[in-house]
Amino acid sequence: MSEQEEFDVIVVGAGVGGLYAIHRLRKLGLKVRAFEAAADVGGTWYWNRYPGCRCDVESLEYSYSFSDELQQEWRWPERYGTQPEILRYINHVADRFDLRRDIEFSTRVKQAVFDGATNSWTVKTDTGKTVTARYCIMATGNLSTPRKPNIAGLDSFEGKWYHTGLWPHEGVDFTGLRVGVIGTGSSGVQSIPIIAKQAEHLYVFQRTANFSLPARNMPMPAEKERTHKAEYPERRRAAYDTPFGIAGHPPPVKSALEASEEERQSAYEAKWAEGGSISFLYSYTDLLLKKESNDTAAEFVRRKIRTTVKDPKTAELLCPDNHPIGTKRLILDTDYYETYNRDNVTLVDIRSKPIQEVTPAGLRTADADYALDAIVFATGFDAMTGAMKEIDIHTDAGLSIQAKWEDGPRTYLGLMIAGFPNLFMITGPQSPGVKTQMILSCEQHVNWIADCIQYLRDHGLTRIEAEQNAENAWVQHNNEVADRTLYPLANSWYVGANIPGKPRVFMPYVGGVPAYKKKCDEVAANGYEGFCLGTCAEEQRFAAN
Ligand code: N01
Repeated sequence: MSEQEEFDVIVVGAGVGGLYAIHRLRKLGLKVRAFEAAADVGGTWYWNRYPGCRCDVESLEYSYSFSDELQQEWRWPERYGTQPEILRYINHVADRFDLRRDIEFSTRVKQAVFDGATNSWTVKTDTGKTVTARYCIMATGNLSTPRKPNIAGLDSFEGKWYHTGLWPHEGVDFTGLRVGVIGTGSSGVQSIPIIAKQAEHLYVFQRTANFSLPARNMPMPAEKERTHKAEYPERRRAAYDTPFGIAGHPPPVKSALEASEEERQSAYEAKWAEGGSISFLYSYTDLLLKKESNDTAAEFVRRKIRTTVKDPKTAELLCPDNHPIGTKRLILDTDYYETYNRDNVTLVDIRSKPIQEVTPAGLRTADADYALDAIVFATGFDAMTGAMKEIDIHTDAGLSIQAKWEDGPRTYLGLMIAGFPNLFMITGPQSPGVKTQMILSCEQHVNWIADCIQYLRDHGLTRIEAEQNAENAWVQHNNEVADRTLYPLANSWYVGANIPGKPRVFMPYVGGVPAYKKKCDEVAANGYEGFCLGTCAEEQRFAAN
C-alpha cells in the first residue's frame, strides 16, 4: 500500500453520533480518525443557528447516557434546550473526553472506495487527503443536507437570503426589514415568532399547513432536575422500552374511539396544557394507526387554531387538512399561532397561488408581488439519504451507493448495506433513529457497531457484509410495519416528498425502539445473523450459500 495514513476506523461526521463513536471505539484501543465538514463539533446543532432553534425533546432526555458523571454534572437551564445551549453541551463533551484530537475539521469526505483485496476503505477528502481504514462509519446525519427550492430569479434578488440549516454564525438582525419566510415545518414554525418581533413586516409563504403544539418551555424546575438525576439509570433503561425511546410518559391504554367525546376533549386539553408531542400522541393507543381516532385529535388542534387566531380566513389557512396529525413530524412551538394576530404578519397561501419567481425586489406569486429585503428558506433537507449520496461511495466490484439507492434506501437494520462490506451507518434509513430520541439511537447504534468490530477482531475476521436476503427481508418488514400505520399518508420528508424527483419510499423504521433493539441484540447474539463474516470475499460467498 502507498504511504497513505492508515487507521482502524474512519468516522465521517462529528455530530452526536460521530463523537460518541470516537469515544467508544477509542476505548477498544482502535485507531480512529474522524472527518467533519464544519469547523467544529455539533452536526445539526452546529449548522442550525436560526432564531428560535430549540430541541423538541426535553433536555434531561436529549443528552448522552454513556457517562453518569456527565449526566449528573451538566445543568440544563430550560425544559427544552436551545441550540446555543445544546452546542455548548456538545462542546463540553468533546473537551471532557478529549475527542477533538482525532477529528479533522473543515474537511469534507468526497469519496470512499472499498477494496476487496485488503478489506479496507480508502477515503478522500476535499483537502486532498487520502486515508485508509478497515472500517468506515457514516455518522453523516439524517437532516444534514439543506435544500432550497429552485426558484427562478434568486440570483437577481437585491436583498439577502438565508437557509435555516446554514444560518450565519454572527446571526441576522431583521429589525426594520420586510422579510419573507418560505416553509412552515419545524424550522419555519420555530423562527417565525422571533423574526416577527424584529421585522417591519413578515410574510409567511405557506404551501402546507402543519400541526403544531405548544412546547410550554420553562426554566428547569429544581425539583424536576433533582428527581430526574436521582433516577437517571432507571429512566435511561426504561427509555429503551418505549416506542420513541423517551421515558416518563405513561403508555396509553385504550383507543380514542372507546372514549366519549367529553372524555377525549378533557384528555386532549390536559395534554395541550402539559406541552410536548409524545405526551399528546400518547393520549390513545391508535392515534397513529386509525384515521377515525386520529381525526378526533386533529380536530381538537384545528379548534385550538381557530380560537387562537383572530382572523377567520388566516385561521382556516393555518388548519392542516391534507394529512393525519403526527404523520409529519409534530411541531412544538412557542406562540406560533398567536404570531398571526400581529399587525406586521401576513400569511400567504402558496398552495393555491404558487411562487412563480424571485424578482430583484422580492417574490412574485401567481397573483401578487411582495416587496422583500430578506428571504428565509425554511425548506428543509434532502433527508436520510442526501448526505451519503453526496459522497462518491463505491466498491471495487463496481457498486455505487447512488446506483444501489436509486429507487430509495435499502439496508439491513439501518446499520449496513448489502454489497458494501465494513461500512456502517449510525441511525441510517430503515432504523428508528429519526422517530426516537436521537441521542439514545446514536448510542445504541454505536454500541452495536463497537461490539461487532470487537467480535470480528476476537474471531480473527476482517470483513462483514449484510446478506442480500437479510436486507430484502428487512426492507419488506419496514414497509409492512409502516403500512400498518398512518405515516405513509403524509407528503413528508419521511417519504422524500419535499425533494422533487426523490423516490417516494417511507424511510424510517416505525416498529418502535423495543422491537428494533431486540432484533439488533438477537442478531448479534446469534453470531451476526444475516451478515456474512469472513476474511475475504470468496470465504464470504461460501458462508452465504
Ligand atoms: O423542514 P421540513 P424543517 N415551495 O421539511 C416547505 C427536524 N427539526 O427544516 O410541506 C414552498 O419539515 C415545505 O412545504 P411542504 C425535525 O425532525 C427539528 O422545518 O413540502 N414551500 C415545508 O413547509 C423536522 O421535521 C427541530 O408542502 C416549500 C417546509 O418547507 C426536520 O428537522 C427543529 C418548498 C419544510 O419543512 C425538518 O424540519 C427544526 C417549495 N418549493 C427541525 N419546498 C426541533 O427539534 C419545501 N417547502 C424542534
